[in-house]
Amino acid sequence: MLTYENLIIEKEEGIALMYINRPKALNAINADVLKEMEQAIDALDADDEVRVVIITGAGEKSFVAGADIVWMYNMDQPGCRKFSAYGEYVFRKLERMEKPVIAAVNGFALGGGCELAMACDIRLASETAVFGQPEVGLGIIPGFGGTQRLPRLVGEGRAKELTYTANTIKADEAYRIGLVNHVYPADQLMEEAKKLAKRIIKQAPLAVAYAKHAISVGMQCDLDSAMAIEADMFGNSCATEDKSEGMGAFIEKRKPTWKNK
Ligand code: DAK
Repeated sequence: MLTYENLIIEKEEGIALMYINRPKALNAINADVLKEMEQAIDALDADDEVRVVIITGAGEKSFVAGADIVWMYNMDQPGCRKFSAYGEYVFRKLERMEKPVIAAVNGFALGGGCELAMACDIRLASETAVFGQPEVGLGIIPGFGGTQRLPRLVGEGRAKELTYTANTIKADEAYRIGLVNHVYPADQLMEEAKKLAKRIIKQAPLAVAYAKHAISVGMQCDLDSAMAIEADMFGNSCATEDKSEGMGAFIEKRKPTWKNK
């Protein structure tokens, strides 16, 4: 079992909860956090007990308040380049996990925090959540995929307005523009995230993984290539024992028991 200084990992009933845990710095991300996230992503993806991952921030106030400004302040150009590339790599690894990842955004999701949430499959927010890409106010630009994922999620015009102005938006506005799927009172956020995870866990695991691949990879392609990916993933799902189990259970009017094969 790996131990972490900047993360808390808890597991319950097929769900892994990953808390980014630097509450004194509002969970700001530095190289140590990224390194531990990389290790945790590998460990959780390889862990057969885990079906869905939920990422949230430790403490009451913040999901992740961005990349660590104090740490970035002393970084030279090659260091910034390396940090950005490493962050992009870790967030991409997160995005490519076979298992679905839910961001439970419990407060500030600024800069790298908003980028972390966007690298997850589904975003849920508490009513207290605040989103934004305030980097241009610090003399930099988003460096963990924000310039690419934000326009894909909310459209180019909205992404440019948010990024150029460094404005922050509250949860209701994030919901209105499609940045988050649902907003809940703060004390219900984790329960709702777990409910969503449990609903996913009831489905055939490989089918969920193939659907994730088809959507995530297909979104990066032209429609014809994306349709070909869907056909491949559909074919893969039809080669599983769970396809016989799922359809057999329907015909026999019983609940399926998934084999994950
Ligand atoms: N980094 C480091 N420390 C942070 C921090 C951050 N991003 N955000 C907050 N903190 C620390 C504060 O310094 C303070 O520490 P102490 O003074 O107590 O030691 C503590 O957390 C509590 O914060 P506040 O006292 O400021 O709390 P408030 O409630 O008054 O304000 C706030 C909360 C979130 C509005 C405020 O803290 C704030 O504006 N924080 C900065 C938010 C921000 O600008 N985030 C974007 C960071 S830039 C790249 C790679 C990555 C990125 C860009 C480029 N490359 C290498 C190219 C990504 C960049 C970013 O994410």
